[in-house]
Amino acid sequence: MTTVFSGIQPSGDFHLGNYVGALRNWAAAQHEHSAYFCVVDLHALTLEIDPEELRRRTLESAVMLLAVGLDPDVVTLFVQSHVAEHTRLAWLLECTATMGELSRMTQYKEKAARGEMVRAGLFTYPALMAADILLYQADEVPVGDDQRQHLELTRDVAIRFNNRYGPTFTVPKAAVPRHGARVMDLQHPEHKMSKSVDSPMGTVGILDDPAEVERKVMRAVTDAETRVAYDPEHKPGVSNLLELLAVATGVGVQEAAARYAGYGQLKADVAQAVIAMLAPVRQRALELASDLGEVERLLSAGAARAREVAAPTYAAAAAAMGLSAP
Ligand code: AQP
Repeated sequence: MTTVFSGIQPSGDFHLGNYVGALRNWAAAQHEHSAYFCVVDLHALTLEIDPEELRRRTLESAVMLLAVGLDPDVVTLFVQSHVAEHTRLAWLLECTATMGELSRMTQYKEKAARGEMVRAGLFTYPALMAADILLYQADEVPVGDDQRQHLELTRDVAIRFNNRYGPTFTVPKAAVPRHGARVMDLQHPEHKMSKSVDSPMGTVGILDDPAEVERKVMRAVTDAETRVAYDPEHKPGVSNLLELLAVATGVGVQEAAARYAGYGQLKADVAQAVIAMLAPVRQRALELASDLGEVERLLSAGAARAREVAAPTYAAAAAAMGLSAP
């Protein structure tokens, strides 16, 4: 059985991009693979976040992972900071990756350009992400398109480590969905929908109520034409709506485009399709939120299971690099 690993930051409310780019593919992967999914709270520290908010969002994020359908009896579901090997291996990988490699990461460049204080952790974040993945000897990492570059770095670091210190890590590959891999902001379709960007009308939350989803989709920015066509470069707003219709209904983007003579009906159908897709997740999240004690218990059991795999991988990597055993 192949192994999959992926994580999500508790840095804000989960949105439609997270759902179609990652979470629903995690749920689909859980029965075919040995699966590890985690709330990457350490990554959330790379940008400003209030400590109380981080604590609350970490638990809420776990609720969302259960709500999208992850079965804690089937997958190993945990919080990154509960497994100390993540930061321990990250250091070994920071000493394997180069400054040049980390400087080329576009997410770092974009986020650094936004903030006044750029934390060292924002720069070294891809090494921590590599550690997250390599600890579990993951074969595949189901992620959205924005994570491709980090995955390439993870592969490069794993290959370099194996060549220099001996075979230690499985070299993973990204599993990026065909449609919905980069859901764009509804108001700024040239940018991806993101938790860390303040764009309330451009971001559809997984927990938004149906009226809110409809309002946001109906006001989505399109273009000055009226022609419905799939052309992400020249018609990013319309193409984004067609992608959403494709993922929510299973129809192809070209076929969907051919069905519409104008933007109004397209938006109305996208809104209804997205509402229907998110309805069961929203319902389950509301139910789970009433028993947070049980969620904490599941996370604690998940961390114990994760450690059983993470500890030997870390020990092997440390020994390979020449660190003596305690
Ligand atoms: N817009 C998106 N479309 C498709 N997939 C997406 N993902 C994120 N945005 C989109 C995928 O969701 C998973 C979790 O990623 P994240 O926690 O980094 O999500 P985020 O919403 O992007 O959060 P931030 O805080 O704004 O972080 P940055 O700016 O670093 O992305 C990943 O698999 C991601 O690909």
